[in-house]
Amino acid sequence: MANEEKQPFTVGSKSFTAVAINTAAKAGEWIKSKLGDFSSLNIKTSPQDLVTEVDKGSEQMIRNLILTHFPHHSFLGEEGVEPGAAASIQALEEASEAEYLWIVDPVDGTTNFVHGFPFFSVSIALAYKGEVVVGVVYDPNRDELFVAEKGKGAYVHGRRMQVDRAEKLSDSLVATGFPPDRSTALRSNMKGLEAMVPQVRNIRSGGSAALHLAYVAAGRLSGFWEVGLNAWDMAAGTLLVQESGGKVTDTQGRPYHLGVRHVVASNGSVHDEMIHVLKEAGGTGE
Ligand code: 2AM
Ligand code: CA
Repeated sequence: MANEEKQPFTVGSKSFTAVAINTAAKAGEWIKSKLGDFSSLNIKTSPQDLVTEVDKGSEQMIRNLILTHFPHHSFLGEEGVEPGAAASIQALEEASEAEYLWIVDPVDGTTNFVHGFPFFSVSIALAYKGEVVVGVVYDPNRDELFVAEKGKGAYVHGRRMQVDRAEKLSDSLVATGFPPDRSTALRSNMKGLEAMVPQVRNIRSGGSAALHLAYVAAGRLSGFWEVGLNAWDMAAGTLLVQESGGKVTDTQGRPYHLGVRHVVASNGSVHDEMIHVLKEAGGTGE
């Protein structure tokens, strides 16, 4: 009995995935309700690197909900980490000891949110011993919830997702992004962009890495690459892509892991071509 009393209260019979879905949906609806209605806009590392009280409030809400269900789990969220690559890498290293680690981006696409451009998402992943086992990305603007469980497939609107069938880059719509690191990532992205544009059907840059990955999973894009991302931008989306039959590596073609910052995700068929173009152009970020 004495032992039992020491156990913290946990809510029973809720699966990890159900908690991730409910939490992402709740946070997403709240974020949407705040569109055009936030008061404090702060600049992080540069005028391109933004945070609002909505990012912070969303993360607080997500953290509280997850830790109510799983108080012994660890939590890595964007807003709990100092800005900049070095702090992100260190935070991930510290957190990687955890058996169960929730990796959360409370608003992926903050710049879009600030400008009222309706392309942002909530990204929630659960890693077990360093491997992502649950990934949920929620787009509150279109009410689309993308969900994947390791080994069980990926779904949107309850339908199984499948990557698209493009065999060649010339038949592919691909996406990229421009993180605010203007010194290294931007140079590399510009080289990659210049080389990629003539090779593909067209390029999009929506401003939410998590949603771009979800779109690769859903077959709406054949590929996505970006240099200079953090673990929370990608963790959930990478499982969506893998469980939809696609491929995720770093820009050199090495397998994805939580520490990857320069990513290529694709339907698999155009993967090598994308990496080849980036390598030839010096656009891998390395
Ligand atoms: P965010 O909106 O959560 O910050 C756009 O190119 C992508 O880059 C978005 O997913 C965006 O996520 C991410 N991003 C923005 N600032 C970043 C930073 N300082 N470091 C890494 N990624 C960042
Ligand atoms: Ca964010």
